[in-house]
Amino acid sequence: MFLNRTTLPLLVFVMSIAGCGGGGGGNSGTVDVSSSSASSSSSSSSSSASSSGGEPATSSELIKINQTGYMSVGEKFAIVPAVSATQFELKSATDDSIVLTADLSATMQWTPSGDDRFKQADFSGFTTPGEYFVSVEGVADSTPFLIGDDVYADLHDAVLKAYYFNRASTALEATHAGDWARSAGHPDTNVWIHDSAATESRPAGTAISSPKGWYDAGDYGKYTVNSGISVYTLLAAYEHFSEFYASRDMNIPESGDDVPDILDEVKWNLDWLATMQDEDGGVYHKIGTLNWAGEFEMPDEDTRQRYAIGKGTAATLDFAAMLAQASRIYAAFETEFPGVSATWLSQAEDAWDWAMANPNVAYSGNDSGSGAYGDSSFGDEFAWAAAELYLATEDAAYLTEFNNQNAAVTNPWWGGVATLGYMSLVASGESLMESDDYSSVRSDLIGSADAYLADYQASAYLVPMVNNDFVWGSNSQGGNKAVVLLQAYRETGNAAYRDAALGMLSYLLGRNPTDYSYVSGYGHKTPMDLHHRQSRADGVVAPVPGFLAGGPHNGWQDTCTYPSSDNAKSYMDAWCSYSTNEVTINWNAPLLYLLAAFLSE
Ligand code: 9MR
Repeated sequence: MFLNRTTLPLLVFVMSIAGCGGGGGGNSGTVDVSSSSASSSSSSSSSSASSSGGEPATSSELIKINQTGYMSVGEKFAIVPAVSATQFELKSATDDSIVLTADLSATMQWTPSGDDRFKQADFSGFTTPGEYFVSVEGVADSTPFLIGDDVYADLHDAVLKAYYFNRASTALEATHAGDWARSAGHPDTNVWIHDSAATESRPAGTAISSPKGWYDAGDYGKYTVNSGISVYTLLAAYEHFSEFYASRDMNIPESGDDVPDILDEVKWNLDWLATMQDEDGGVYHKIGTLNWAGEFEMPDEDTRQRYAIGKGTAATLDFAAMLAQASRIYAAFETEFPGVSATWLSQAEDAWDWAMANPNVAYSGNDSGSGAYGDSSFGDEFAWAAAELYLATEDAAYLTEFNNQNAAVTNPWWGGVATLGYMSLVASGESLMESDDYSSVRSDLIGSADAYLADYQASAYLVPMVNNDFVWGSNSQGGNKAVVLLQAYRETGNAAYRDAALGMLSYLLGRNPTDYSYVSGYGHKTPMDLHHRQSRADGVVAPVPGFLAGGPHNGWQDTCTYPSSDNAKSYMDAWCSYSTNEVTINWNAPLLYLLAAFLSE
């Protein structure tokens, strides 16, 4: 019944245990509801499928697993409906032989998934590469999954390639884009300054050239603020795992040059960003149209006039931070990109000076054909920009400014970026800082990871997410917590942090209440109707692969009618669901970082 997709050797052993060791843990603080009468899905004693009467099983009746697979070492759990069985079996997908028998946990619940009752199947201690499935009496077997150290390789490449698929101002040739080849759209060589960004020297209607860059999401806008955390995270992935990226071939037009492909990809966006600076140093908030593109319009079909809209402190500081970080990293490629690193640094410093002189300019512009990304608190952007400028220039004034901001470490997101500064300083600043200053930054960052670790350990669903994380883009809320957890792992070597990050990854890839692997093209149940214009308009059934959907939350901020009001189940794979099923450059970024981290171990 199961295909054998691997020839890896299989070490068969049987253990009957209560907690088979390994990295997992994660049970403390969960709700044990085993004595409750409500564990109703448990009655069947059949070992085969699902609900009675031939109806397809609902997601709460299925065993949930990481559909892409598990690392050999580290936490490996399945979530099993609350059947009466007390044990589970891990079986080889090659020959159905039992390789592990172990106890299920007590019945549990998780607030974001409402009344769902389930048990955990912990096979963390089983580390032999191969293909397996989980079997429990009274419920359908899980789908088969892989265990191994390379299980995320293809997925990683697709998640990075998704940025290429969102490139503006260029055709995607079939040799790189396969079925998703398309014509060039949005040359952006004749972008007009919008009223909201006009100055005396560039009055409204002035034409500027602002080509390249990534489309933000399902729309065709290009946004400085949201580029911030996206560029940061991709460059951090490169910097932290540069050996892994040294020869990774992404099959993009630049592949084969002397620059790692990830840096070529990010440069596509940096080249655009560098055009977003006004003559006075301030930076435009976004490029957009005054009406949304039609839902069936490919990039080349959207020929509406594009505008540079808004100019403010957040965009200017995000720009300063990105270009300072990039100037430091691309300095190693002076031969390939002569003068670029120095130009970016000087642009970053000009932006900083503008922001110091204009420290409180909130975005205001036109949002009739593009998203807002409005932000009116700037301490976090000042802190991140100061940190990056300090690392790029070693000018102590920037470090003083970082310290003066006293910005809190919070879960990073597009509107809260202080933690990016902490992460950069911890990774690259030790030799440039007084030891007391460095220890304090490091312990603030690790303290934040400790809080997320506690969230993970308190979560019956084995994720560092709490109810408050279920907002528009919830999958990136969890993903960014996992990035912070990995900083603590890098610093301390404590595998508990790594397990919590692995738990988050497993959630994104299918071990969640909806049973969706939220990445297009990867898993047995993945989004098909992403809110991504190219995927809707291109005539190809499958959406562009490698994009992470925003994820569930019960804000219901669109026109869909949702099947559940429970936060973790309030998701729809439908075009109407732009608040749960859109994609963006900032949501893919933490996923990319996690995959790179695990692949480079
Ligand atoms: O990710 C953004 C989310 O935090 C906001 O709540 C939401 C509504 O303002 O907008 C999201 O960003 C969208 C952006 O404005 C336009 N491109 C698509 C983005 C993802 O939906």
